Amino acid sequence: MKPTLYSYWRSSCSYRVRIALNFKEVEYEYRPVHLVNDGGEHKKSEFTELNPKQEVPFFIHGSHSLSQSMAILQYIDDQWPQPELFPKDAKLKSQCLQLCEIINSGIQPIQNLKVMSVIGKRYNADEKEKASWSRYWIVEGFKALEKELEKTSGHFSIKDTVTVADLFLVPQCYNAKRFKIDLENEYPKIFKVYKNCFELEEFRRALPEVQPDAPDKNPV
Ligand SMILES: N[C@@H](CCC(=O)N[C@@H](CS)C(=O)NCC(=O)O)C(=O)O
Repeated sequence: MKPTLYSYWRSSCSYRVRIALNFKEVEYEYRPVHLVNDGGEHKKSEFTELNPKQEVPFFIHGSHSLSQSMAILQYIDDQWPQPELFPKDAKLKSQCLQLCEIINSGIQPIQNLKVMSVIGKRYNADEKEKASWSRYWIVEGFKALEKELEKTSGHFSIKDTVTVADLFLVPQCYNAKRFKIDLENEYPKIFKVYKNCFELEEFRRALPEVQPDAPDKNPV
């Protein structure tokens, strides 16, 4: 039975799940949820009934439905075990999760759309201030990631095999580039892994701009 992924082309958390589904060669139905138009489709009652957290990704497989990319990725890895995306070795797995969490709890949530919207409304932050806030948290997290990758990385984040750490890293780098962060010169280890990932079509097919709801596919 084909799973369904509720996604938004530029959502970094949905991007993580798209890469995993590509690696597992799982065919899925892509359901776009526009996070901006008309105040955000994710805030409408139809979507809120599915996911009260009002976020993408949201994943449905048969009668099972899930939000939270880490939970979704774990479920996907359990349901479709090959190729394994979580290392089996206890030390490598814990390092892999450490890298994920630097992004999952230390970067992405602090500069999420809803956080930026509250900052704008409560503190009158303009677009320039909001961008500077986002950059601050990306830089803060990337400094730590760069150091950790010095210990763990090979061709990918954890040695030479793709793991969920890469599935978190690549979308966060994509987001960092939007904020004009110079990955190549400031974070050479991050940049190297990011570049290596794009040798693989599983990463390329998950890129925001090739998703069905990417704006150049739907010119207004
Ligand atoms: N911890 C969640 C975060 C999900 C999340 O923040 N999704 C963003 C897009 S990347 C979203 O839907 N934001 C809607 C909003 O901020 O209003 C996960 O990993 O799935």
